[in-house]
Amino acid sequence: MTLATYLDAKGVDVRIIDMELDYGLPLNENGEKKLINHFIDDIFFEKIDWIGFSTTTHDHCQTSVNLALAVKEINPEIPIIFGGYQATITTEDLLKKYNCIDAVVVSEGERTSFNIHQRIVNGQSIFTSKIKNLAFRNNDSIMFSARGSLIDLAKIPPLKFEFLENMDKYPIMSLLSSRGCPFNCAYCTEQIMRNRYRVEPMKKIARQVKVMQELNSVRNMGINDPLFGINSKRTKQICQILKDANYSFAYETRADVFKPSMLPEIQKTGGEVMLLGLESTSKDTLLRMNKFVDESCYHQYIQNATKLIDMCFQHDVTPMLSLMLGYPGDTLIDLQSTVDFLNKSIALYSRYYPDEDAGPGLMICPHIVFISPQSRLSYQLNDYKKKGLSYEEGDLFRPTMVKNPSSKLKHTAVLNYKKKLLMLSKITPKTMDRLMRLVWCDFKKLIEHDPTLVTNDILSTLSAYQILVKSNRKLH
Ligand code: B12
Ligand code: SF4
Repeated sequence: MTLATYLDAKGVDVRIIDMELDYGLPLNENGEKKLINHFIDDIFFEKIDWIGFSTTTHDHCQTSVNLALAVKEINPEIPIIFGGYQATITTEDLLKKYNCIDAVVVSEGERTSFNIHQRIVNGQSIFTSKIKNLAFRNNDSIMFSARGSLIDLAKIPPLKFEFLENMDKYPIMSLLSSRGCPFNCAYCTEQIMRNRYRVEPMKKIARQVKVMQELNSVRNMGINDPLFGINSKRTKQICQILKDANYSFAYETRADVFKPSMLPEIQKTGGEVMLLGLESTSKDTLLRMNKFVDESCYHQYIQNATKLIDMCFQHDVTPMLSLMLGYPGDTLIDLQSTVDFLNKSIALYSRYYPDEDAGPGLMICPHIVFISPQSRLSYQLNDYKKKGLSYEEGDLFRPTMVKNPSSKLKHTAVLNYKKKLLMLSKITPKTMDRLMRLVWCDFKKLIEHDPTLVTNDILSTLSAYQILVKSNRKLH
């Protein structure tokens, strides 16, 4: 939407299609085919200069390739441009494998999109290093133009929500008050996308919230900054903006940068879920992750995380703890360190809320480790392999997944820990209620919109899920 807003401000005629929300959820094989046909019918008579596909994750990339193939079948002349995180970290492979993609925009795309557009409407070739942040085929090789500087966020107007064709279908709104992250965790791709942390002007955020309030009656929000709360002064200003807007929101942050003293104020303005990228509590693992470079920071990391979780319990905020289980190089001692930490948090929860259905709950979200292309971790694999690392190689649409993290830790043990940790979550009716507010689409509405896109199996799982949610029963 930021691209459309930017292009629109420059006088370009743009249309956004949000596949899942506009057409429905393709939850069976025919579903996807049907949606592709729907897309083609929809754009068939439009005068199109070029089509851009946004690929935030591997799943999006797969659907986008299928759509691109279908477009090229009806009109091979329409330039197809891919952009987003996934296309940025897999550029070369994408362009080598799929001729249906003419070029990939790496990193941020506002100015590059405009340059592409100008050249296309002026009849000039887009396969030129004159356009920054671009990759394209050149005979048998892939050419990358130079990276441009990152755009000043004040130069992008507040998002124009009018581009969303079905505003009433969005059960949650998204707010971004900053882009990028000053850290450089080994497994993360944020530094590849944008290597500088930048903030949105406060006036723009205020305007954004006002427009969202006017256009959509839902009051659920996800604050999508990679690191919300890193700057206390700004966080207070954002709280001021959100104070009377009446949103319930979730935000994501890191264990050592978020000041626990800010939590009560954020809670009062609607911050009810804190996604904490804890990942591990083992010093060795955190150092391997490059969470911090200096061992002395470890203490601060653990102390702050402990305090934050305590404050969440005291102030009725649901902490969602993201954990990476079986990071390359891990041993059982590393995993056990995290389990011990969590057991302490759970004991604390039970002291605050002896009644097990009471309170905000505690969500423990253990993940098996993905190795993202171009992350620092992806370049360290040979060293880890010497110490027993094994992994399942992914492809463009499926991430590479760690199996045995080291010769001292097997995949089966990691899976057992994952199961164990999942069972430790404290899920109360309030937790369920809050989780439901975070779901990005209203399954019921989408299924009603076109039930033929869904298999009976999935339909019954989803309706069981809805019933579960309605009756606020526990997940386990
Ligand atoms: C919202 C979000 C989601 C949503 C996606 C919603 C959607 N429809 O896009 C949901 C919740 C589904 C999601 C899921 C996951 N996500 Co996510 N998600 C995000 C998040 C928080 C915000 C993305 C965003 O809107 N950014 C803001 C915009 C302005 O930036 P942008 O997307 O980069 O867009 C710019 C450029 O990329 C470019 N661009 C983008 N599209 C296009 C298109 C064209 C044509 C052009 C020219 C340019 C261009 O220009 C834009 C403006 O400059 C990011 C973190 C972050 N803060 O960015 C993580 C992030 C993208 N997710 C991530 C991950 C790992 C996941 C999961 C794998 C997590 C998990 N373990 O399950 C899953 C994958 C699910 C799946 N099955 O595919 C990672 C990395 C992904 C990657 N491919 O490298 C990120 C970076 C978080 C992180 N730091 O780890 N996610
Ligand atoms: S994992 Fe989080 S803290 Fe680490 S670099 Fe990525 S966005 Fe920043």
